[in-house]
Amino acid sequence: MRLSRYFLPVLKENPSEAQIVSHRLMLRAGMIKQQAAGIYSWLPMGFKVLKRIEQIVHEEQVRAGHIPLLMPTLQSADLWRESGRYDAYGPEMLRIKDRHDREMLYGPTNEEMITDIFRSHVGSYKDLPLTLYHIQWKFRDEVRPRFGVMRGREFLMKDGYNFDVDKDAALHAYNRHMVSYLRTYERMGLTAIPMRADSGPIGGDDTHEFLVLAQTGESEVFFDDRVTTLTLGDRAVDYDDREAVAAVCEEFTTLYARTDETHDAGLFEAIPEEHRKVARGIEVGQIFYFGTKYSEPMGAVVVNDKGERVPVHMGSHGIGVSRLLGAIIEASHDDKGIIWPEGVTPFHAGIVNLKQGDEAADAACEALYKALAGVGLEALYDDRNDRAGAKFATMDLIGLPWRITVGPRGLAKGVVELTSRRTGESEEMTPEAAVARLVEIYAPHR
Ligand code: 5CA
Repeated sequence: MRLSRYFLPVLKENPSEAQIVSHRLMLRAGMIKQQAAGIYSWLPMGFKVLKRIEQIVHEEQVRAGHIPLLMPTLQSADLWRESGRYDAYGPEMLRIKDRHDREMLYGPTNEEMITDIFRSHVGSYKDLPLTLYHIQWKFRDEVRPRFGVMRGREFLMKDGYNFDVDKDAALHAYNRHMVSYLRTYERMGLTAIPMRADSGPIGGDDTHEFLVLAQTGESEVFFDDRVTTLTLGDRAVDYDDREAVAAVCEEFTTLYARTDETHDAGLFEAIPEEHRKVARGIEVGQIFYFGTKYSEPMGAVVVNDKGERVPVHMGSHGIGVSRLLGAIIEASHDDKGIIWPEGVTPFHAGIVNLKQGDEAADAACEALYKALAGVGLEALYDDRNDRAGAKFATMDLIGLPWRITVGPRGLAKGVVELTSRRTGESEEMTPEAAVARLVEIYAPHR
C-alpha cells in the first residue's frame, strides 16, 4: 500500500477522551472512530489488525478440530425463555421489538442458539464429539463502556461450544480449548495466563480466564510469577491425545493464579515470598464447562452407546477478538507509539523514502515495494512529499515492526537501512539482503 493513497487519519494531538494508552494510540493511529458510547467503526488499519487476529483465532481453532459456522447477531427472546436466561440476564441485554411486536435481542452470547442448532440435527453419541464456533459481533449494554475497544458495548468475540457424551469427554474439550488458546495468544506475541475464575451469568463450576498482565487491566490478579515463564513454543500437541493435552493444562494451571473473585489468601500465602505477585490483568478469553445446564432444559439429548437418552455435556469458550487489539497494545508500546508483534502487524514493513522526487530514491523504493510483494510481504510505502522526521514519527506511531529507510546517500553506497521498531537498532544492507532478512523474520508467522 502506498501511504499517499491509503486512508490513515492519524491525529497529531492526544485525544482527551482516552484514559489508557491503547485507546489513545488506536485513536491517534487512525484505527478506530467512536460512533456512540462503546460502539466503533474500524478504520482501514484497525480493520486490518482485527482481521489478522481473527485469522489466527480461526487457524488455531481449526487445528484443534473445531468447526466454524456463523450464527446471526439477532436472536428471538423465546429461545432465551427456554433456558430461563431471558429474565435472568438483566439490563446488559439489548432487547428489541420487530414490526410485529415480536421480542428479539442482540445476542450477548450464543449458548441457547447453538443448543437449538444441535438439538435440531444431532441425536446420537456417534456424532460426538462436536465443537462448533463462530466469530461474530456481540452486544452487551455495559454500564460503563470504557477504554475504547477494551470494554465496548458492541464487540467481536470468538465463541465456541462443545457437545460431548459425558463429563470426561467434555473435560477433554475444555482442556483442548485451553491449549488452543495458549497457542493463539502466543502467536499474537502475548503471555496470557490461565487463571481460575468465577463463571458469572454463563454458569458452571469449571472455568478459567486468560489474563494478560497490564497496569491498566480491569481485574486484580494474584499469582506465582513462575507461571509467566511458561510457554508452549513450537511444541507439538496432539489434540486427540487426552493425556498429552491434560498434561499441558496441568503444567499451566498447577502454580497459583487466580482472579480476585476466587482468590484464596491462605493458598496465596503458601507461595514463596519472592514469587508471590499481585498485579492487574486484562481478560482476553474465558473457558467454561457447565455440563447439562442448557442441554437439559432445552432438550439437547443424544442416545448413548447403551441406548439411553442422555442430555449432552457442554461448555463454552470465548476469546475477546476486538479486545485483543487493546490488550496487545497495552503489552507492546513505548512513548512513540505502538509496537506490533510480527504475528499481528497490519503491514510487514514500512518503507520510508527520505527524498521523494529523487529519481534514484523513488526507483529504489518502487523496486523494494515490488520485491516485497513478490515474496508475499506487504509493505506500507510512505511516498508522501513530507519531511523525513514526520515520516519516521508516523511509522513509530503506527508501530510496524520493521522499517526500511531509503535515501540518496545510502543508495550511493548501494545500501538501505533496516530498523527494528522494538529495539531501535538499524543495520545497513543491500535492498536484496533486506528483503531476504524480512522473509526470514516472518517465516514462523506465515
Ligand atoms: N459464552 C461465553 C464463552 S463463549 C462468554 O460469553 N464468555 S465471556 O463473557 O467471558 O466473554 C468472552 C470474552 O469476550 C471475554 O473473555 C472478553 O475477552 C471478551 N469480552 C467480554 N465482554 C466484553 C466487552 N464488553 N468488550 C470487549 N470484549 C469483551
